[in-house]
Amino acid sequence: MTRSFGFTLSATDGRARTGRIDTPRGEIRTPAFMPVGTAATVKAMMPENVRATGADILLGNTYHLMLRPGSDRVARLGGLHKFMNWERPILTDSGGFQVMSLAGLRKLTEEGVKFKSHIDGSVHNLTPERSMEIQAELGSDIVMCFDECPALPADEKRVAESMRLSMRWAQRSRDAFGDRPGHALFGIMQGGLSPELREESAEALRGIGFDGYAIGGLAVGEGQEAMFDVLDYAPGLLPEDQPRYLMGVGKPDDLVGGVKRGVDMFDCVLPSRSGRTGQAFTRRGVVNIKNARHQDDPRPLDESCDCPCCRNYSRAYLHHVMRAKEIISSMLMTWHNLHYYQVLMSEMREAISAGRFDTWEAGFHAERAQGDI
Ligand code: PRF
Ligand code: ZN
Repeated sequence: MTRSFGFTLSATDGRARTGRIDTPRGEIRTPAFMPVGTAATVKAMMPENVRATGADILLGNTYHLMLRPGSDRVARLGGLHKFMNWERPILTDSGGFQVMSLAGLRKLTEEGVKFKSHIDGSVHNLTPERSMEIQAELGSDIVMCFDECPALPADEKRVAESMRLSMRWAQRSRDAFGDRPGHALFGIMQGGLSPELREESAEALRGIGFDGYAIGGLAVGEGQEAMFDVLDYAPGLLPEDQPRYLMGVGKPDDLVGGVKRGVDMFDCVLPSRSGRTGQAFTRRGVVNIKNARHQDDPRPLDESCDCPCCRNYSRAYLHHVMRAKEIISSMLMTWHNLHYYQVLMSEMREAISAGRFDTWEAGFHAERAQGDI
């Protein structure tokens, strides 16, 4: 029998895992990196180009799409996949996190959050029930629970209260989501940097029961070391046989550290956003293409990269179009960065399958330590 949504592990190496998520819209190879397509586009990229980098799934945002163009409109136009011309899986974030970081005036209650749009100042309400409704209208394949994520540092009492609110919202999200074959609902663990609160959150989520589990509340100002301290135990609090998703992470070395500790999915604006500002990720670390040292350099960004940017354009050209703010600079830099991220994930999947993740990781760090050519 082919299950409409299911997770299959094919190999583990230490705590690192590789496998696949099957959905009616196609397979997601894990560990997976999801490019961010906030406003129904991965900025500067055509969907077929995003696919060509190796992406199996995109992330979309409830918050942005509810404000513009409106989820009811997207639904009338046939759903988000059709609207944006991406027929593969889409995961949507639930909105709470974006309200807290982007909206104007906001009011948080047991019921949900009332906020002012950052676009036109209009007033809106988001609740677990409304978030489930919007994500259903969008036609999202993987729906995220509505949660609240406190910025760190925050005192333990505030983090505890927020986590317990998120767990009550997780139950309301589960109830409102109902039974939608072929669509998955993921719970989101909170609890800041406290092992006790993380354990309490994981227990609450496992009790409710989800199709996958996210680790939220990290990469919010605590630093990599503190994040890795949490990741040393948090994935182990979640069911072994379901996908684990670390939200909003991260830099290449964050992804490697996350995979090593048992994370299966990631999303981050970093490769696309920093591409548009001139930062390229390469095997040898970060290159700022706006730097004057590139202006006469005929070599590609990364000699070992086979993306269209590196195959066809010099550092000198990229430097020029970036300085001149030409649109192609965003296109080429984003393509390279997303390609780099997908190659990284693919190498990790292969290393785990072959049982040589530690060796691969040592090589990853050694190459970066050499610095840019
Ligand atoms: N919750 C939700 N989305 C998120 C986060 C979270 O905690 C984070 C934290 N890094 C990023 N995106 N719903
Ligand atoms: Zn490249």
